[in-house]
Amino acid sequence: MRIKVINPNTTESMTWKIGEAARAAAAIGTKIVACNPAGGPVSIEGHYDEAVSVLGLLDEVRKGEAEAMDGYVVACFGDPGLLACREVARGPVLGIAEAAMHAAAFVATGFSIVTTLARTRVIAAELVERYGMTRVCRAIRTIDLPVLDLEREGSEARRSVLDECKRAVAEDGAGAIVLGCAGMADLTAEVQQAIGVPVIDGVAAAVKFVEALVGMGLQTSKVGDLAWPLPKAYTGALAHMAVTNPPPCPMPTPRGRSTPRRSASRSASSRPAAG
Ligand code: 2AL
Repeated sequence: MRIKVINPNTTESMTWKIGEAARAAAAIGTKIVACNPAGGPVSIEGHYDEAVSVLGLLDEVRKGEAEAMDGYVVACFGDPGLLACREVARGPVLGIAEAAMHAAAFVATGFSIVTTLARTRVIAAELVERYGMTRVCRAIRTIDLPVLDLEREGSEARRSVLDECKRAVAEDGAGAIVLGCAGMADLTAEVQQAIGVPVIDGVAAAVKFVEALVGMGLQTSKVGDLAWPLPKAYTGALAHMAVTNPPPCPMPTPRGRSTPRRSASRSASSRPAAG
């Protein structure tokens, strides 16, 4: 199985870190291809950054389709352009916020999110609502430091993440922590060890969920709003974004759900007694 993990910002040290976290989570036999767009914001810290990053992100998904990728991870906590990515992909596309919140809800009745700048709080809050997590999300906490501060070894940002996670457990009654930035992926084990509750990095969670979905023979529905974009002209500098030749997309046979096979002994014992 090949999963393309796309960091929608253009900071290569972060892409490398995300790739390492994805590989550490992946099963033997899963190949992780980590990448970032050639152009766009170096970090994503607001609505404008998100909107601009989505063009490069979509390019990477469309290249991935030409490379027959089995699935995708959008490795930014705002899950930018997630539904648009699904429109241009056959396989599953998971965002790290969506994956992390679902994983957290599986292992705790309440979680807190610890993210970066305070101005990104509203983005996380909207995602909590969109994913139906309002009852489970206890709080959204911020370290109020820029994303790229996480890239510096020994930075205040890295210490602040740990401190904020400790406060979340003590003050919010959170049974789990969702790390609210892909740049925090390498802190997961250390923070979990220090605070003694499950700490969820969305990159790892999304990789495992994509593996599970592909393993079940599931792909993105091509009926309704996630069908291929309608063929039409795009003009000017964005002419290349037009989707002119949507490929046919037959549903695969669900793995493990083909005609049930019965062993001879089971079918004999379950057969009603004669007479
Ligand atoms: C992010 C993220 O995960 N990557 C990025 O550039 N910005 N999100 C965040 N809230 O800090």
